[in-house]
Amino acid sequence: MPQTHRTSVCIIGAGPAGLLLSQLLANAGVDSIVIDRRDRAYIEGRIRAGVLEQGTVDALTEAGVGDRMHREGLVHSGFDLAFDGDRHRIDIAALTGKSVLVYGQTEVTRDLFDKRMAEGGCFFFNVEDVTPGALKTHQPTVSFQHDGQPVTVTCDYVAGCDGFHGVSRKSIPADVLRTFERVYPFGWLGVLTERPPVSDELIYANHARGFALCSMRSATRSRYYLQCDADDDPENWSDDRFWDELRLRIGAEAAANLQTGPSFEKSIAPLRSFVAEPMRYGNLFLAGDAAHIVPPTGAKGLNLAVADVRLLARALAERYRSGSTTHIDSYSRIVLARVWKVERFSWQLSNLMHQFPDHTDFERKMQRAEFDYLVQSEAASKTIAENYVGLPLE
Ligand code: RFL
Ligand code: PHB
Repeated sequence: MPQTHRTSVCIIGAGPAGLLLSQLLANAGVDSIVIDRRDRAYIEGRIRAGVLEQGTVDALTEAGVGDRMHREGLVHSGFDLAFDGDRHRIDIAALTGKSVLVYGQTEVTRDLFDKRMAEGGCFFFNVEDVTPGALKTHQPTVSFQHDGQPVTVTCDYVAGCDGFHGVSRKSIPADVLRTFERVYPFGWLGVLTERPPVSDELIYANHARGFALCSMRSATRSRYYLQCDADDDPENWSDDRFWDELRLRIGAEAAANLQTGPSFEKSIAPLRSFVAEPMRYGNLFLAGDAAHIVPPTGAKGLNLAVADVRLLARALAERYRSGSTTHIDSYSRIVLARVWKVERFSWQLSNLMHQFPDHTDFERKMQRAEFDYLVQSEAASKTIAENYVGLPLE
């Protein structure tokens, strides 16, 4: 006999989307069970996002997990775009009145886990063979193996927060689901190093040898990325080769400030734009990377996941408070309208900042003209700034 559990919302995936959803639901008095195929240490160790929009900071603060973030996060009021060594600062504070916060996804995840655990949140880790079922009924189920035993959770709603490779999206029938995808012909090779960053702000650089990004996690820890072949191997990149290449791409002035050290977490991420529609099927709701992927150039993936979850938590809380399904029924439509705008921004910034193998000299001239226009036009810079700090939720 399978072990059975009953809850209001079964959340598949304990990444930032699933964890925040369970916290927001708990704050609204709605119970949930969260399951993940990995364990807490593995999830917390994944080095990913670093830049939080104002709306994300607000959501984490309202959820009650903002204390350490406000103490340790670095407020950034601008960033640089560089083209063959020429730099242009996008002054996001002056252009939008807002700022972003540099605070790693590892830390966001840790803060969320700490609070959920302290409040006795219900988790199953290291689960296998996760199978959502009866999604079109009022009593959907999620079945899985845990410690070699079959477990079934029955619930009112299933939240698919299980990332791009999860099972939730795949449980929507093919004749219902539409997907839209662009795979970019390159990847990002990322490293961390225990050295102060090149500059107080991020630098996104387009160079004839390829894109480079100077980012950070703290005043003493830097994060760097280089555009590389999608099928390249991090083993091909000694630290010396990485630093030499970075120096060439970021221009002489930034290179003069580069402090290099032993690297860790050297890995290659593919770049993809992807959207699945709709984000609801019966009583299954998708949120975060389970429904959409953006290339990391705009620093949007985690922020999009948080925006989805804010709207989903509001919709579910409303349903339990008043019985109204108004926001549940509009969830997919409202979220997707914003998702596509963020996809557009991430795609456009990626097109501007990378070297594409099929580009001719004409496209290269177009990129340079766009950069020169940005330098001269406050309106063009403002367009970038308002997208970077985050579009309104609705
Ligand atoms: P996650 O974080 O992938 O979590 C999904 C969870 O689901 C679990 N899972 C399953 N559990 C049960 N059953 C299954 N069958 C399951 N399949 C999967 C997984 O173990 C995992 O724990 O998705 P979520 O929560 O939607 O969060 C999305 C973000 O992680 C992602 O969008 C960002 O990391 C993207 N991203 C960035 N986003 C930003 O907002 N700002 C940035 O600066 C930024 N930089 C980045 C990034 C992503 C990167 N990589 C590596 C893709 C930089 C990089 C290099
Ligand atoms: C990061 O610090 O990991 C980072 C920052 C900005 C991006 C992408 C990644 O656009």
